Amino acid sequence: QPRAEGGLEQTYVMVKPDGVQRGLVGEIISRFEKKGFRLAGLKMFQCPEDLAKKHYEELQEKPFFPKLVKYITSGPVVCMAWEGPGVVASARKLIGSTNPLQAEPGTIRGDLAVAVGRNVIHGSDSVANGEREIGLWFGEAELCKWQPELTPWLL
Ligand code: 3AN
Repeated sequence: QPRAEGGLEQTYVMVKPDGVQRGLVGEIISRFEKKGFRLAGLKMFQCPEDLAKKHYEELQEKPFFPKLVKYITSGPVVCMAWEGPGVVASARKLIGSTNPLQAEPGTIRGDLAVAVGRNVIHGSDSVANGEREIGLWFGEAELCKWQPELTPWLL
């Protein structure tokens, strides 16, 4: 069950440490804003190891898991909650394929990244994971409740 006002879907998007260090935060936020999605949460954050492990728990058995946890905790990230109809799948399209070399030009990874281990950005892969991840990374008080009539293009 979606948590956003007006029954809108939510997704968790995060600029990873390489994206923050490369100065891509504004560019990335801008792409989601221009698309028309609604920003409900935004913060800069140094991720502790236990949260990184929880976030990526589905990948626990992968050989790259320890490196992934080290990467995501290596410097500050920028955490975002975006809302809108179909925002989970649409955000994945804006982001592009996991491997940036396979990501289409015009996508964030296609335009701005080279390596799978430094792919700049995360986006939830399902509505259920969107809700799970927003719950992991944000406290209730950190999320803005929009009045639906302020964003009529989303309805
Ligand atoms: P996505 O981030 O596109 O949803 P997932 O969920 O398969 O991709 O992987 C999560 C993260 O794990 C990726 N963003 C990437 O940083 C890392 N990752 C995935 N596959 C590999 C790999 N083969 N080698 C190193 N890191 C990987």
